[in-house]
Amino acid sequence: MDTGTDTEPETTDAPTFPPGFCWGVATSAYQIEGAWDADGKGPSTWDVLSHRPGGLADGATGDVACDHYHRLDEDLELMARLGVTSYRFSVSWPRVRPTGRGPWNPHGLAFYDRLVDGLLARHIDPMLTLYHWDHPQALEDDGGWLNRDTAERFAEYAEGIAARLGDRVHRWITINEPLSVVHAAMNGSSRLDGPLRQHALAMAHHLLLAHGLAAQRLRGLTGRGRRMEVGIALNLSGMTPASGRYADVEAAGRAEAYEDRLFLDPLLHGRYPRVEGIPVVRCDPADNTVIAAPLDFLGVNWYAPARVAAAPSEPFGYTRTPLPDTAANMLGWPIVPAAFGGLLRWLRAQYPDLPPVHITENGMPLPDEVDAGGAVRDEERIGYLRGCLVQLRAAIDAGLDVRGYHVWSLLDNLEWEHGYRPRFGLVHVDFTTLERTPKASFEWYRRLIAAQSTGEGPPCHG
Ligand code: IFM
Repeated sequence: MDTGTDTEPETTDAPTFPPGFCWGVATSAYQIEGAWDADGKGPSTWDVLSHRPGGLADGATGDVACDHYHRLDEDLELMARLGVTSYRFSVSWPRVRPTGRGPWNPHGLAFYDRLVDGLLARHIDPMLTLYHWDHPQALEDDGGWLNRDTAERFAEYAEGIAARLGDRVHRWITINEPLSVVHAAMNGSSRLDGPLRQHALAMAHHLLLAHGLAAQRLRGLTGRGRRMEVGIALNLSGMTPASGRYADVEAAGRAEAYEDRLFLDPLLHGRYPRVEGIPVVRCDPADNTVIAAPLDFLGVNWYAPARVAAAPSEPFGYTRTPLPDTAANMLGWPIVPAAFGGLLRWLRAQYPDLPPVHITENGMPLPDEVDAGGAVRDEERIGYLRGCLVQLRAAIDAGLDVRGYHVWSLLDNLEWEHGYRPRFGLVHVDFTTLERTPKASFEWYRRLIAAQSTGEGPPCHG
C-alpha cells in the first residue's frame, strides 16, 4: 500500500480546534459493505433498484462495493493510521433484520459487534447511524416511507440495535439526510404534480416521526448503564436568490422552507414551516411533540450552497442555477467553501436554541486516479477541506458550539445513482482489485489531526 507521503507538504496549513474536538471520517453501509446477500442479509431497496436494468449509472451495484464486510480489519487499520477519534458508519437494516419485522439475523449483528469492538480497541469513538437509506425491500413493498407503519418498524429496529450495541456506542444518529430520501422518491416518479408534493411531505413527516419514536426508545435504554447521545443528520445548503427580482427572492424562500427548514423547524421549533407555495403538512399534533423532543446534537452534512431561481413548472416553483464565475465539481456542485460559514451563521441566527453541532459529512468528489508513482494527488480536495475548516473554526470563534467534524468519506465508494466514478475517499479504492491506496488528502488529514492532539481537554468520547 503506497501512502504517497513523499509528495506531501510538511504542514497542514489548517486551523487548530478546541481540545476534545472529534476528528472523524464517515461512510455508509450500502456504499461500502458489499456482501449484499451474505450470511442471511435480506435485500434492501437499493439492492433491488441497482439490479434493475437502467438502475444506477454504468450498471453499478453495491453487491461488492469496497467489500468492507470482508475487509473490516484492513479498514480499521487505515482509520488507526489516520488517527481519527470518531468513525461515523451506518448499520444496514436488512443485514440485521432482513424483512424489517421478522427475526433478527445473528450474523449481521455479529458483524457490527466486531466493527464496534475494533473501533474501541483502536480508541476510535463509534458514531452509529441507524438509517442511511437502505431499508428492507419487504418494508418498501408495504409502502415504504409513505406508510406510517414504517416509522413504528424503524423504532423497533432502533431499540434492537441499541439493546445490542448501546453498552459500547454512545453517539447515535437516527436518520441520515431525510430530505435526500424524499428527493430520491420524487425523482423516481414521473408524476411531478400536486399529489406528488403531498406524498413528498407525507414521507418527510413519517421520516421525522421515525426519528422521534426511535429517539424515545433509545432514551428509554439510557440509565441502564448506558449513556446515549441522540441526534439526526441533515443535509443543509444555504440559499441565495439568483437575482433581486421578487420572483427569485420568493423562490429562494420556498427553497429554504422546503429544503433547509422542512426538518429543522419541526425538530427545533415544534412546527412545520408555513410558506406560500408549499402545501401544509397535516398531522396529528401529538406527532409534533414526539418529533420535537430535545436533541443531544444536530448533525450537519454540507457540501455546497444553492443559488435559486423561480421556475413555476417545478414541483415547488424553484430550481437551482449555477453560480456565476464559480467552478463546479464533477457532480455540478459549486465549489465555495466560504459559503459554509454563511450556512453556519444562518443556522445560529435562525435557531437560537440550537443543540451542539457535529459536522457529520463534508467532502469533495473527484475522478482521482493512482499515478505511475503510486500516488493519488488530490490537492483540490485538500484545498476544499481546508477552506471549510477555516470557516468552521471561525464559526466556533463566533460562538457556535461545534463538537466534531467528519470527512465524507474514508473510502471511495458507491455514489448512489452516479455509480463509482465520483470518488469522495481519503483512500482510493481500485474497484477491480479492491486495493486501498491512501491519497495525498489522507496524509494531509493525518497531519492535521496529529497537530491538534496536544491540547488538554476531554477526549472525543467525553
Ligand atoms: O454519498 C453521499 C452520502 O451518502 C450522503 N451525503 C452526501 C454524500 C455525497 O453525495
